Amino acid sequence: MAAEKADVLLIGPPKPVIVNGLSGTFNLVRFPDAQHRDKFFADSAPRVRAMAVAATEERIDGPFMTQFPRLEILSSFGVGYDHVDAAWAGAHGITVTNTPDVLTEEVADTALGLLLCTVREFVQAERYVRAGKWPQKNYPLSKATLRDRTVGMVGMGRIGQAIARRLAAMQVPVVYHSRRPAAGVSFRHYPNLVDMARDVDVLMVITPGGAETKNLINVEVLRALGPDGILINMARGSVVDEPALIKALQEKTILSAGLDVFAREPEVPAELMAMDHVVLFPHLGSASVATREKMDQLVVDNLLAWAAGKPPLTPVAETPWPPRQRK
Ligand code: 8YV
Repeated sequence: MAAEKADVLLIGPPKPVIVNGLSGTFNLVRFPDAQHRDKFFADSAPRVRAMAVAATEERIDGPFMTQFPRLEILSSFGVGYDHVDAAWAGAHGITVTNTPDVLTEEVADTALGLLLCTVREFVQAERYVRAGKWPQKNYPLSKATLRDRTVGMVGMGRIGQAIARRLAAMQVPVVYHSRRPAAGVSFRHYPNLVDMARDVDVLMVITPGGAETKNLINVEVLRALGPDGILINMARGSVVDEPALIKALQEKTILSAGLDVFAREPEVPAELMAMDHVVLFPHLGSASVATREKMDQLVVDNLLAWAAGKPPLTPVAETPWPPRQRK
């Protein structure tokens, strides 16, 4: 008799690459909407051995995972996994995987796009053309230029390094802040973020979200960045103290900001919407069809490796392979 297919819970949208990739090997179970959850937790959750988490908006914490006594692996979409309590999972013998590498260059491209749009006001200039204003008057010269700016990277992981490589090729000086100097990186390292903010003209935030980096970009950092400073956030909304940023932009104690991420996506604070001197992207970092399909495929491949009794391809740091005994 053929071995029974393991139950895999799909949380998030049923994207074709994930559904097609998993349904041959597994019994795919969809996470029901709120009114059907009691029955689901009573009947189906006890059989679930793996999860494909296809969206980063769901919170997967200890109390949630406790409801799945046979859970062994959680394959999460996205390089960031601050929506998953991976430390809890690791302590309870559950492997967590994410989707690094396949999105690195795409996110770095977006970061450069957002930086250029913000520094040179390209989005505002495009709006100017569409509003039919050009025949009356040229669009004003941009207040800022990348030509006289040093970029201070907040975070120097894989994506940070891909951004820094691009900036170096564009002859833009780069320095960085991270808790420890990054191995093999020759840019100047600042152990202290406020010191770096004081010395640079742009902060490019590309560090993981979660409790450790919550409100890392605070009043003090923004003050140190100063009136010519520009903040670019490609990380998570939680890394920036959003009310402090809004105040700094309103009072012009910094020049501008380019934001790909927000504290409560997809909501964007009305104060930011009302400002013409900020550039707002709808969390576009990895958002091309090709890259998102590669990320979906990696969600699938981690689960297929597990089903074949092989090590997961991309386990996160908190859940090294092989897993500890479940507590
Ligand atoms: C995701 C991201 O696409 O990978 C990440 O951590 O932020 C993006 O690439 C995004 O989370 C989709 O919601």
